[in-house]
Amino acid sequence: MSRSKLLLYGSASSSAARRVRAVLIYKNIEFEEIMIDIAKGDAKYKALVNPMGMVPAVKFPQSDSVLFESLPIMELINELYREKPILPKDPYELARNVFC
Ligand SMILES: N[C@@H](CCC(=O)N[C@@H](CS)C(=O)NCC(=O)O)C(=O)O
Repeated sequence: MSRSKLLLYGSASSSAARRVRAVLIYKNIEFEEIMIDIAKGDAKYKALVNPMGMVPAVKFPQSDSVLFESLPIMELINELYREKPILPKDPYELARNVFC
């Protein structure tokens, strides 16, 4: 089912979700966030979104598939939404700025 906004599955305590959220806010991308209780575990989230139960996970408006792992999520966001790139073009500056 297609949607108009990017959907972020996050958690208040998740640093990995926080950095995806930060990129979305920096790039002024409209998104909806569903908070997952990772401490308690969320059986519905595990069954329907991420069998590992971890956040972040993202559904993009352009696709029905779900993507896990904050690094590839941020890279794809950067590719799909070209305004305000999060990484420098210069390879030396890029090497100094890559996420880890
Ligand atoms: N390498 C993953 C790490 C994701 C991760 O560790 N998420 C934690 C919160 S920061 C989590 O969901 N923990 C719940 C669990 O392990 O069940 C990423 O960068 O997205």
